[in-house]
Amino acid sequence: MIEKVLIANRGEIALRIQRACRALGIKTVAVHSEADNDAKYVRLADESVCIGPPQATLSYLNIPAVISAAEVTDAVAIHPGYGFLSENADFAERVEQSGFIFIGPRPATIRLMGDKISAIEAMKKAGVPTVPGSDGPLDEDERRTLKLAHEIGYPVIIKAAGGGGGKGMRVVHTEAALLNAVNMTRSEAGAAFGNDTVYMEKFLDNPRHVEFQVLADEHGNAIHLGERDCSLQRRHQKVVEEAPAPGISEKLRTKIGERCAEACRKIGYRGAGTFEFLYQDNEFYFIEMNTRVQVEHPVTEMITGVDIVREQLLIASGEKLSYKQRDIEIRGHAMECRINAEDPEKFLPSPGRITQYHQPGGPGVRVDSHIYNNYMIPPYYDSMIAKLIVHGDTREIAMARMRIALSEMFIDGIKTNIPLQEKIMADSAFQAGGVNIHYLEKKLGL
Ligand code: MV4
Repeated sequence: MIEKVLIANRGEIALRIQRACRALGIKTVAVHSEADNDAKYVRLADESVCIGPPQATLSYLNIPAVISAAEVTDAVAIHPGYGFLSENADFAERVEQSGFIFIGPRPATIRLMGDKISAIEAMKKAGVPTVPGSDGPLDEDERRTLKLAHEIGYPVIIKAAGGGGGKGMRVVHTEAALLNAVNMTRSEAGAAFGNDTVYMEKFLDNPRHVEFQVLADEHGNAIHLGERDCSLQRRHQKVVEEAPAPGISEKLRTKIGERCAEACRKIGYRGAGTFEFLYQDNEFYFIEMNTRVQVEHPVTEMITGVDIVREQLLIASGEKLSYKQRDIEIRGHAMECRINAEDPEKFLPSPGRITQYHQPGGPGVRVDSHIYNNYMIPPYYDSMIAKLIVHGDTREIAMARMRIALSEMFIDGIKTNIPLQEKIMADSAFQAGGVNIHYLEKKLGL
């Protein structure tokens, strides 16, 4: 077993990883910026190293600083969490070249999934259903591009191979608009990602965002933990996630989940991963794969009982998965509300001091957060300060628990999106289940 892990992240996920390490008897090293000197997870870690000034580019994204911290503390492995360096293949490679274990997939796998075209190609080849599209990059041949769009049928979407998560995309409704849209997306992608490769897909107009969680070890074992519905989002930021996805049959879950697990075996995937799908008219269409632990992993933990971060640590230690597919049972329903330090109407970040905090509790309630009374939220990072997660035997029970938990959760001194989350929980279409990716923005009148 790995003896000491350096946690290359901050906030709630740094604390979450630290807890998983502690449960396995693994020592922890926290790295932090000058803005996070007083952070709870820094105080609780066995050791801590300040790696730079507040700006993330100078600290949490500073690869030599992170690796040096691992060297001076004799850490064995590095857990990147989510965001920051978590899906940076060059970082993973340098971690391994420096003699440390990267807690995640092989660098080549991260690189493969980072290029959306190669990710789709690999998954299609491995039997995962994909969106009808160009099956590769668009070339300079304009007649070919026009023909392709005609065959796929309008509307189509042009996406950047180096994009993902909503950056570098353009929807095209008519042939007249196509070539200009391709050129615009190409030049924006070149400037933003240093890669002007673009591809084309059929545009799905009212899909849901449903993703499958997988775990794979280095011994050829891979399982899926079912799916999450993350359709409630605003400007590509998820707001509420739940598991299982409303209305997905056991049969369809098993079919798609097995395809994902089999794809992991075929490509030699290692660690935790997420297959992102668009789901429309009872069909799943793969769009991207995430090679990190995700913010919303707790809803899957709540319905399966599997500790995903613990499994990441065991896999990185070279152990076999603790579960076979037949051990995985979906029990009840879980929901997560992301609690952000932001104005609930204008969505502007609201950093500052938390003068009073009351944490909700009760049966089936989990709070993943690093905040405490008198905690100063720094202005330099993401505004998410807590995740409120509930579980119940049914979706209705989980939602009722969420409403009560939100009413108990009291954070003073800053603005939060708790009022927005209360509005969502009171919404009848949300209560019915299965709203699509456009629902929240429409409801908010955006
Ligand atoms: C799409 C799509 C419709 N059709 N692809 C946005 C984020 C990136 N991961 C992929 N995205 C989309 N790809 C096809 N072929 C609609 C979106 C999309 C979206 C997807 C998931 C969650 C929220 C979204 C919001 C707007 C658009």
